[in-house]
Amino acid sequence: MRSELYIDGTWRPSSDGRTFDVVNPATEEVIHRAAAASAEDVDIAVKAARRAFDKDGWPKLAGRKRARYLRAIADGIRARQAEVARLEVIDNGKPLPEADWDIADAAGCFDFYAGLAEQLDNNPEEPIALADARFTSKAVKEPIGVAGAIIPWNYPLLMAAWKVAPALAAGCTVVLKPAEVTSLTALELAAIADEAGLPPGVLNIVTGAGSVAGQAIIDHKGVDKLAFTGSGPVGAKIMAAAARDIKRVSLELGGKSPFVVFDDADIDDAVEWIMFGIFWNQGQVCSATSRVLVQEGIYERLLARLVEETKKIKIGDGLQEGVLLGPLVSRRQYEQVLAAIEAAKDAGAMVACGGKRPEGFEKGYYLEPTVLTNAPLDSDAWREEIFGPVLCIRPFATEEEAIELANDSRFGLAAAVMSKDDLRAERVASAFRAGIVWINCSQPTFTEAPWGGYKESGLGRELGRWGLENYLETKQITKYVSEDSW
Ligand code: TXE
Repeated sequence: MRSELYIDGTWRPSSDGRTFDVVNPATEEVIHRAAAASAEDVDIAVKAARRAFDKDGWPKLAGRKRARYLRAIADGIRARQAEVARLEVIDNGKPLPEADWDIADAAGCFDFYAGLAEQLDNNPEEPIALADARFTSKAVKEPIGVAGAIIPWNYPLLMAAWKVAPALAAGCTVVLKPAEVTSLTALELAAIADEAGLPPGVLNIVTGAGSVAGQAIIDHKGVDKLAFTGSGPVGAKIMAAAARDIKRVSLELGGKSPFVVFDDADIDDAVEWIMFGIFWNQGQVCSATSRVLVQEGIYERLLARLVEETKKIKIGDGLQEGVLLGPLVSRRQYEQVLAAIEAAKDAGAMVACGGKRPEGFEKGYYLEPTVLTNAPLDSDAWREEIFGPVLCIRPFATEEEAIELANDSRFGLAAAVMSKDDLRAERVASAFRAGIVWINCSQPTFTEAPWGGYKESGLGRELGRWGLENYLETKQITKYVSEDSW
């Protein structure tokens, strides 16, 4: 396990020698100590990234050459997949098969953006047809500069990949800060990039507190672009910091995503997708479909099946075979989710199953998967992100009512609909005010497709070609070619 900061191609302790504890959420044991970067460390990292961008030529390198580094990083991740997945489990708590999936996805993300980096060579400029024949014009894409990336703890390596891969593909250099509760795999990424021969300064990884290292990144004048995934309040701070220097900014924030199930849907299929939509990763998923709306004709039957299946979920240490639900990531998150369940009950919601610590667990931030009914429409349980294995379910009568309830939220990250009537499903999909819409499923995520939210769920899109655009500027070059007809 790495414990130092990775800055300018070297490993170093923090300038003031501070460290912080890395805790395994399944056992509550301190398993490691990582360096807590100071503002001074961030300054050194940003200066290294600036030099790599301004002087050392990373942005000028042909896309196909940058692609070689990205593919080498992808190969490096795959070569150490089992080890990195295990680190993710002891740091984050998720079940090993989920971690394995994430690590493979992270490698795939580097491969995908390697392909887009190569395409930048083939299509570097776009001619523009001007009405005035005395001029010719073209648009070219250029990297923005130094990207400051701040990521959360729910998909530690994958979130790093979603930011680092497109940034490097575009020709940006990066200073990345992982969440303080999950630093381990980001440091492995640094080691893998180092082994891949990535030039010094192109990728810098600083671990530490949001209020210190994170704040230093967003305030730094040498950073041109901020890319953030995390909570709404911190997202607002980041946007405000970006506004001061007109930094480019992309934000992926929370959600309270609806899942609408019509009464022609197969109940068993619906139950499976509902559970996948909220219990995967202990519900710590920004796009989790945590508000389930079921048409009244099948509501009671579906609820009974959902409760029956939810009670069967095997809870335990993510390293144990067959475990489907691990501990929440931290004591703080565990306490917040328990408090949200208590507040829901106080507001009138009923616990159909779960709602408490499972029996027989003395240590670890474990919580039973929870189904809440009767959450009032104006309660926090229905309206605010809980970010745990907790779903609210309620019946609806008509399509219009379902759409209105689904869209009645300040968030707009994702939404799902299930119906055998294709036309109806398409109609509802188009009525949802959300950036990601699933029909007859919930949560499948593809590196090729745009990811991001409407309303307070964020700004900009990650993944696919949209993810690359996040790190590119557009330059107009216009040439005066003739004095005719002045
Ligand atoms: O997030 P924070 P937290 C939501 C979810 C969760 C809640 C709180 O509802 O319960 O947020 O989680 C860094 N300047 N999501 O407190 O604080 C921080 O170090 C710069 C949804 O863990 O937003 C970490 O790296 N950076 C989300 C990152 O921001 C700062 C995933 C996210 O932490 C900073 C996670 C500052 N002043 C939580 N303060 C999603 N959209 O998937 C903190 N950070």
